[in-house]
Amino acid sequence: MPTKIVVVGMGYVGIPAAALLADVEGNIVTGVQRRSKRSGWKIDALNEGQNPIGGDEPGLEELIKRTVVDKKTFTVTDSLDPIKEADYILIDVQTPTDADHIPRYESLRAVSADVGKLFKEGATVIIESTVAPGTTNNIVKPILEEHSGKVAGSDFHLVFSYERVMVGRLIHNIVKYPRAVGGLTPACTQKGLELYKDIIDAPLVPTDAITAEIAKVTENTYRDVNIAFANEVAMICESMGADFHEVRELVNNLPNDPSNPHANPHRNLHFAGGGVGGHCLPKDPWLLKWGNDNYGTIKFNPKVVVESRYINMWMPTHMVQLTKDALNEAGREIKGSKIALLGFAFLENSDDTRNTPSRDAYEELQKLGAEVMVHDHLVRDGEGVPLETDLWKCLEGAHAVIIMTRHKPYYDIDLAKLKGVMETPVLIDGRNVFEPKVALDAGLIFRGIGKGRS
Ligand code: SAJ
Repeated sequence: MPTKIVVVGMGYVGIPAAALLADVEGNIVTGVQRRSKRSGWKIDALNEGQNPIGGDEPGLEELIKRTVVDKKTFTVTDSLDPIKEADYILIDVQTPTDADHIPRYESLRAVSADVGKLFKEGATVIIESTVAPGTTNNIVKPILEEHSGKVAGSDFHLVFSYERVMVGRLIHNIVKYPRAVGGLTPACTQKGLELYKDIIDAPLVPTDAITAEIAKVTENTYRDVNIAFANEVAMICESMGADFHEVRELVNNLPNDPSNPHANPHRNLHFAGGGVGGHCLPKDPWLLKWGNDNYGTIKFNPKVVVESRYINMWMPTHMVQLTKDALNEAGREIKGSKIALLGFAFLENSDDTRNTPSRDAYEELQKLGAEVMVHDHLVRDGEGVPLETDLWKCLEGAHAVIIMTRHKPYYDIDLAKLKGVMETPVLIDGRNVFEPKVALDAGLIFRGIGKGRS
């Protein structure tokens, strides 16, 4: 008897998960995707065996072809009917936070209600989307029970098991990264382990839902806090005339003695920079806080988490401060200056602009009366921010150049040539692309994150 699996939400998480599960002997997988303006087209693309996810995703195209076209074990629909017969229902929908850092659960709530109305006795529901701790037990579980009249843990199983996908490594990360499987009860966890054991070639870690939820958002909050710490040390370096990157090398060369790691733990000072973007880091610390605020029994403000977030959110403003300071040295104000802002993607050599710090810097400079030209050769749509793909056209006649993203072409800029084409030779480096001495020798007025005046 084949195992019937439904995956709700054909996005970065749902598509690779569905294709991997459909490649397992005995599984039949149906992807459910509503025909929204933004994503409805994926239904037809997938049913033709095409991969709707842009960029290079090793293994995904052939996996979709093999399961959709050859094996016919993976189909996609906008109908909810397949939920009725499903043994497993995976919920892989978007769970964004809003401007007030509150999670927006409209999709999660709606899908949970749809599933509750339709699923059968004994089905296993698995939440794979990133949620605030407490969401599975306090939001999803009541909705499923209310719409089905069934009891979680006895009439059906409920699990939280998060993904760790990264753009460019969707299949790799699902298959190769250890996986927490957090059931409402041990029996629920067991159902989750039975599903994942066939697609994951890494340790499966049984746990409970709340532990798994906290672990997921903590994994990203940890990185955000570490970046904030690096940014704070960088500010001290700027203030005291040291180079953060030299400090970082010295700190991180503390050896980690494998024979006695606890006595002499390694250090991993992260990179300071012009800000923190992406889909995960700007969101997950707020989910961690919101979860405790709403479902925790000990009410307190997690200052390390919150202040770290505010430090990272402030870094684009510091980039603008550095620009103002450098332009003043050149006898100019930001107002009326032509500024070239290099890099709109939030991450180097990527076209991903989710929560990009470049947008914050752009908007702040605009407000101060600058004429800002943004360069990015990889991003197709600046979503309201006009983008220039010709780098030297962007640099020509600029009063200041700001490096926000360390795209590869910026390392090759000839600084002497740059000085020759600029109105005033001002370079602000947010990503440690250039050494201060090299810039100063080329006759530029230079500032950089973590670069104390040299
Ligand atoms: N950044 C710094 N300093 C650093 C590292 C990053 O300023 O030392 C900035 C980057 O410029 C970027 C932002 O932080 O603007 C996020 O960078 P990221 O490397 O964390 O990239 P993401 O957002 O794609 O993070 C993902 C996360 N993976 C998952 O959520 C499954 C994150 O947990 C991973 O650690 C990260 O990929 C990774 O290591 O590639």
